Amino acid sequence: MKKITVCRLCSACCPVEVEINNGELVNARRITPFEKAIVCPKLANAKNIVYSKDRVLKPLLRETLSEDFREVSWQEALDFIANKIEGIKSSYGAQSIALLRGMAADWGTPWDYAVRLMSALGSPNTLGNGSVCFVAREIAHTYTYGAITIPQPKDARCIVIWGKNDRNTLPVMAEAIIFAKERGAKVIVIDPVKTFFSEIADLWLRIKPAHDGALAMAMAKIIVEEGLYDKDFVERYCVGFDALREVLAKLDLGELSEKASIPVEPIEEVARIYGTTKPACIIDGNGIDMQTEVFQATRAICILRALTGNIDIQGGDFIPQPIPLLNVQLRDKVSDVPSVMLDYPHFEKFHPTWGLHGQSCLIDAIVEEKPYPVKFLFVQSGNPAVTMMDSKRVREAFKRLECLVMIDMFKNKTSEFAHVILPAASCFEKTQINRAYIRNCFIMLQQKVIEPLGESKGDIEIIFELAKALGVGEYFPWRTVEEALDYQLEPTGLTIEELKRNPQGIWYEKPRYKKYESEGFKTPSGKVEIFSERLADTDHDPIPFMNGFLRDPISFRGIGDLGFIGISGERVNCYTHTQFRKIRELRNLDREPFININPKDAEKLNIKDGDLLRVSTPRGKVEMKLKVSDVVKEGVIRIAWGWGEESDLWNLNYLTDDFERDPITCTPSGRSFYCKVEKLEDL
Ligand SMILES: Nc1nc2c(c(=O)[nH]1)N[C@H]1C(S)=C(S)[C@@H](COP(=O)(O)OP(=O)(O)OC[C@H]3O[C@@H](n4cnc5c(=O)[nH]c(N)nc54)[C@H](O)[C@@H]3O)O[C@H]1N2
Ligand SMILES: Nc1nc2c(c(=O)[nH]1)N[C@H]1C(S)=C(S)[C@@H](COP(=O)(O)OP(=O)(O)OC[C@H]3O[C@@H](n4cnc5c(=O)[nH]c(N)nc54)[C@H](O)[C@@H]3O)O[C@H]1N2
Ligand code: SF4
Ligand SMILES: [Mo]
Repeated sequence: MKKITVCRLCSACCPVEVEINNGELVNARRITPFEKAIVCPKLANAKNIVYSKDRVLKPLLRETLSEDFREVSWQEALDFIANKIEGIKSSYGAQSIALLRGMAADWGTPWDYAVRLMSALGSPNTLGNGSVCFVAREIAHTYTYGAITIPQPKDARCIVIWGKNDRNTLPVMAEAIIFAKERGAKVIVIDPVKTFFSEIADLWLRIKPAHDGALAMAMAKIIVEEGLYDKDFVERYCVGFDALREVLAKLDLGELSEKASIPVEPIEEVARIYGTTKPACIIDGNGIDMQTEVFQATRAICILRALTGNIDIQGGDFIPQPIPLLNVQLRDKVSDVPSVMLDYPHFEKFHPTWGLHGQSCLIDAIVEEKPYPVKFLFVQSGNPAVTMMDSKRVREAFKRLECLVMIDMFKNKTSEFAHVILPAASCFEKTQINRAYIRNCFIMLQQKVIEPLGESKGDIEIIFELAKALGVGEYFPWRTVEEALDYQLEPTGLTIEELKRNPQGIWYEKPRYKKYESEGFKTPSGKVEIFSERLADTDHDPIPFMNGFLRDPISFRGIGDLGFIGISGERVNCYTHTQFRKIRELRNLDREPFININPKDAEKLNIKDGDLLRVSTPRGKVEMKLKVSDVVKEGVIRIAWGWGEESDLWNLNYLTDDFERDPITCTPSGRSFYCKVEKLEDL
């Protein structure tokens, strides 16, 4: 039997067709509208992931971290949690309970119910890790034109790929880029690293890591001063253009080019192509995230879209038409309790059902007890002991907790700090609506195609069980998850049954372009805010970088001669972050982690392929083998990402900093840091 559902083995959320035999998943393949389909090795190994012998299939419990876990019944695990929570509530108050979400359970409906549980318990502290993922960029888009835009490369004549590597991370987008390129679209890549797309691009700007803001401002300057901007769009639909022109006039192109480490001529060439080829889209990505300037750099890129009038046109950057799901988060119930993200008010307010993704604040609250101590932590679908910046600090914080409860399919490094692990079902064993299918007008159900293995349960169901056990069951009146989802769907007139009858998805409404002509933009002024009053009112630059580039955005500047800029490694398509390295078939595709170094640097340091290197920063060290490669330029090394689950010596986040952050989005730099490189034999 074949069934259509959504794969959630990574955040790409691809539609897939799954083959089921006697109730078992035997095979799966992506469904794509493009002829040249990209094969996903993770999906090809879905069976090996789902039926892995390492799955946690019963609740695990231990009273103290020095004991081994023992298998217990759901009832015993839930009673243990309820008892702990009762104690925390009476000693510290409900706000000392927090829930930290990784991205694997999805940030659509499963996020809503996690927030609802925490609100019902009286805590505002449901945090995601979006400050290092796309949410920091999303705030910048939202502050500029009301929503994060969706690039439309298929119909574009010019595609700018800015810090994104969709060949490995979002196959359908990669297929669309290849489709457009074959039909003559110009492709421009902005990336410090050689990638699949930089190799096929018409132009590749090999930017200095973390200096995207300077490049975007240089492009804006050229587009404005050469009169390439869309005068009609700017005049009718933007505020702050004159102020921007003044800021740009004061910037020196030579200085900007030096900052970005790209000569002036190619910047001019790219600005002219982007400024004169319509429609054009900019695909911005995680290369800009995890930087301490992410907010203003992204704002500058958003302004480029506005200057060229490429917003909400076919082949440009589309303003999404979100599906009107009911807001079930109950955040009003805790609106008078300050969250641990107190110092980042823009984050809290930018969206009604989104936000609070400044995970670093959680660690502050545990360690410094500011604004109050956090003592109890749920970790749902995340591995923060490896994936958060400055792993040493994170682990020290986790040791101070009175209780940590994980909701996961597997044990991981974070389990070393856990008292309870609740067994989660895989994406094929549960029904939910993902964020990718809520934020725009096309809706598709991630429907259960096999029964949950062992005693595992879907993430939403686990939240329902917790609610009952923790005495807030009255807020969860639904008998089943599907009943709850139907309730959320009420404003749309759709039902889960209807979505099941149309597993290939439903257009809730057809995409409408240039919606701003009749509706304006969802900003306070109703226009594109090149100048943002909201930022001015809170002492942030209302125009990006209007007070200059205040500091080198790379961590650990000025601390001795560290020598190299370290950057975070490729997301290879056989793994998702720290996941799947124990799946033999996937491990065979990428066996061990490497540090990439440019051939000229290797020669200077007299090191060669296979040598064992130590990379260190003031925070810690990693040790990996060397692979000499021109994927990076001189002075930059790239350190493999996600391997910290296999060995502490391979944990990139032992190198990163979590103290210096973007002042609006709380983003530390996991991407770029100065570091020292030594050959181990020499030590
Ligand atoms: N296979 C796989 N797919 C995934 C994931 C996974 O772990 N594995 N993770 C998912 C998640 S949660 C996310 S957030 C997405 C992220 O997906 P992407 O946005 O594609 O992110 P990355 O591949 O990390 O980085 C994109 C590019 O940014 C470049 N880059 C690095 N530093 C800079 C810089 O300073 N400036 C610029 N301009 N570019 C830079 C990198 O060299 C890389 O080519 O992928 C999702 N999909
Ligand atoms: N230095 C550096 N740091 C980074 C990054 C980087 O590139 N460099 N990337 C950053 C980014 S963009 C992100 S999004 C984060 C990712 O950070 P995390 O979300 O912490 O990363 P994962 O390793 O994907 O951990 C996911 C966990 O969820 C479990 N899981 C999988 N599916 C399910 C499910 O359906 N339900 C439940 N309950 N559990 C499930 C997995 O077994 C795994 O333990 O890391 C960030 N940190
Ligand atoms: S890219 Fe991600 S969502 Fe798509 S099929 Fe592969 S693992 Fe699944
Ligand atoms: Mo992410």
